[in-house]
Amino acid sequence: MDDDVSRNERIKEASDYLRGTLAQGLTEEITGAIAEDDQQLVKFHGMYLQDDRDLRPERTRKKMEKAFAFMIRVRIPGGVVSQQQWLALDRVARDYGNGTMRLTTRQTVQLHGVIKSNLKSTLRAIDVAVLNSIAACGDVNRNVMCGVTPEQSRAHAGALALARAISEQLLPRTPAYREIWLDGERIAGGEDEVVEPIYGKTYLPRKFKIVVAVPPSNDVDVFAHDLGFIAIVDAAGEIGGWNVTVGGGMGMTHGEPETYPRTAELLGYCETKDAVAIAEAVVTTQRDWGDRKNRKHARLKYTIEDRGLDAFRAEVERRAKAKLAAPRPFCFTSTGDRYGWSEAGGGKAHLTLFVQNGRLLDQSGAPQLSALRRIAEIHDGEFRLTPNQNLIVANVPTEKQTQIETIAREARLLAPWSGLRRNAMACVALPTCGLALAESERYLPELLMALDGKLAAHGLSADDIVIRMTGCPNGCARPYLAEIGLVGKGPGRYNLYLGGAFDGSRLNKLYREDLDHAGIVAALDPLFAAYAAERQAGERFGAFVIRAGFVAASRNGRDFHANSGSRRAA
Ligand code: SRM
Ligand code: SF4
Repeated sequence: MDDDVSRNERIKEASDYLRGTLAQGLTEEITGAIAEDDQQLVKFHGMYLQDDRDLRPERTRKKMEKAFAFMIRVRIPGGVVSQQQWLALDRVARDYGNGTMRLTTRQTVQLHGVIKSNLKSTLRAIDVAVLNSIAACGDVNRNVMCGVTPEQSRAHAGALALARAISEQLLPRTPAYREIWLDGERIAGGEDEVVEPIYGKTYLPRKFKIVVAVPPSNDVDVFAHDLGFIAIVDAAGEIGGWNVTVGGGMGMTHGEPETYPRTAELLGYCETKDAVAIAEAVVTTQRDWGDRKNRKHARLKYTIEDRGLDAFRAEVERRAKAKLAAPRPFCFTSTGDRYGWSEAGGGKAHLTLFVQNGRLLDQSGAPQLSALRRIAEIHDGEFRLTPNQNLIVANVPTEKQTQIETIAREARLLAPWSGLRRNAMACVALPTCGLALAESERYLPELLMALDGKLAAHGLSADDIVIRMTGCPNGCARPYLAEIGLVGKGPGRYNLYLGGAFDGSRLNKLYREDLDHAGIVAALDPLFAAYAAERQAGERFGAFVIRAGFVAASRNGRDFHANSGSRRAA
C-alpha cells in the first residue's frame, strides 16, 4: 500500500474484511459509541454512529457523553418491499428506533435513534423479514435504485430485474455482517480474490451509486449517479436495451472550487445480456483508477474528468468483453413522482402517496406511521419506495381502493395542491446528521408556507416547480439539479441556486449567497413575479430564469462554479 493513501484506506486494509473490533465494541457498556476506526467500518454494514445534536450543548454543560445512537439504512434494491417487510420495518422503528421511519432519496428506509445495545436485536428483526443493511453505506456499491414508473408495469419489471441483478452481483461477500450482527459462525479468511472477488481488501476508493431509469420519467435523477442505465423501451412497452451513463455526483465543499457537482455523461448503449458485466467493469475500473489519496477527489466523476470518457469506455469494454454502441435516442420529461392513482392492469391500481421529506411519524392530526401500518394490514401486495422520498401502495385491487384512500386522506398522505410542495425534497440534516451546517427537513415546510403565499399572489400555486434543500453542500437531496436549490451555509443561512432543468438534465447555478429566511423569500418573490409575467408557453421556471437573464446556464462539472451570482436585477 502507498505511503500517502488516505486514513480510510488503512482502516479498510487492516479491518480483516470489515470486521475491525466491532464485535468487541458492542459488548463495551461503558460507552454508547464504538471505536473511531470501527465508526468507518460500521458504515459498510449500513450504519452510522450519530448523536442528537439538539442535546449536545446541555450534555456538554453537564459533562455527559454525547447522546449517541445509530442510524440504520436498510438495503432495498429498486425500493420494493412486501406487506410483511413493511410491517417488520414499522415494528423495529417503534421497538428500537425513535418511532419514525425515514424514506430516503435513494429508495430505502432509515431508522434513527437505535442505541448500541439494541443494534443486534434490530438487525435480527430486519433479517427475519429477509432484509438487511449490508452495503447500504460505505465505499461499496450502495442501494441500486430503479424508476417506479407506476404507469409502465412491463418496463418496470425489466428495470427492477436489472436493478436486483446488479445489486446481487456487486454485494460484498465478506461474512462479517452475519458473524457480527447475527451471531453467525466465523468463517476462516482466504485470499482477497476468494473473499471479495470484486472488491478485494480495500473495497472502492469511495461510495458508488447505480440507478436504472425508465423514460419518460427521470424520477431516479439518473444524471446524479456514478453509473446509470436508461431503458430504451420499444413501441410494445418492452425494454430493448440500455443507454449507459457514468460520472454523475452531487457532493462538493463550500469554498473549494476543485470540488463540484457533475451530471453524468452517456457512455454508450448495451444489450440487456451485457448490462451486469458492464456494471461490474465500471465498478472495477473505478476500483483501480479512482483516487485513494484524497477522498474529496475519489468519486468516479473525478476519475472521468481526469482520464477522459474515451479512455474510460475503452477500459470498460475491455474488462466487460463487450462493445458499447452509440447511445440511442430517449426523452425525459420530469424528475418527480406522479401522485394519486394510476392503472396497474388486471383490475388493480397503484396509489402514490405524498410523504413530506420522507419522514413518517405519528403527529397529532396526522398519524402517518400508524396509518401506513393500517394500510399494510389490509394490503397484501407490495409497497414501492420512490426516489423522491414518497411511497406507492402498489397493485391495489378495486375492492380495497376506497378504504385505503380514506385512511391515506385522513392521515394527510395524499398529495397537496401546491405545485412547489409536490416537487419539494429536503435532506435529513439536524438533529441527527453530523455534517449539517443548517436545518433542512425541519425548516423546509416553514419556507414552503411562505413561498406558497408568494406564488399564490402571482397565480402560480398549481405550477410544478422543483425545490430542494440540504443542510450542507454534500447534496443528499440532489439540490444542484433542482430549479430552486437551497444549500446550508451556517445556522439559518443558505446559498440559493437557480436554473436546474425540470427533467434533471442540467445543473443549476449559484444566484445569491448566505441568505436567511427573509432573504430567501425576498430573493424569490420578484423572480416568481417575472415568471408569471414573462414566461413563454410551457416554459419551466428553471429554463425561464436562464432565458430571462437572472443566472447563467451551468454546463457541467467545473463550469458549475463559473459565472455565479445574479446577472439581472430582480
Ligand atoms: Fe447523503 C453523507 C443522508 C442521499 C451525498 N448522507 C450522508 C450522511 C450519512 C452524513 C454523514 O456522512 O455523517 C447523512 C445521514 C443523515 C441522517 O441523519 O440520516 C446522509 N444521504 C442521506 C439521505 C438519508 C438523505 C435523505 O434525506 O434522504 C439519503 C440516503 C440515501 C440512501 O438511502 O442511500 C442520502 N447523499 C445522498 C445523495 C442523493 C443520491 O445519491 O441520489 C447524495 C448526492 C449524490 C452523490 O452521492 O454524489 C448524497 N451524503 C452525500 C455526501 C457527499 C458525497 C460526495 O461525493 O462528496 C455525504 C458525505 C460524504 O460522503 O462524505 C453524505
Ligand atoms: Fe447531512 Fe449534508 Fe446530507 Fe443534509 S446534505 S443529510 S446536512 S450530509
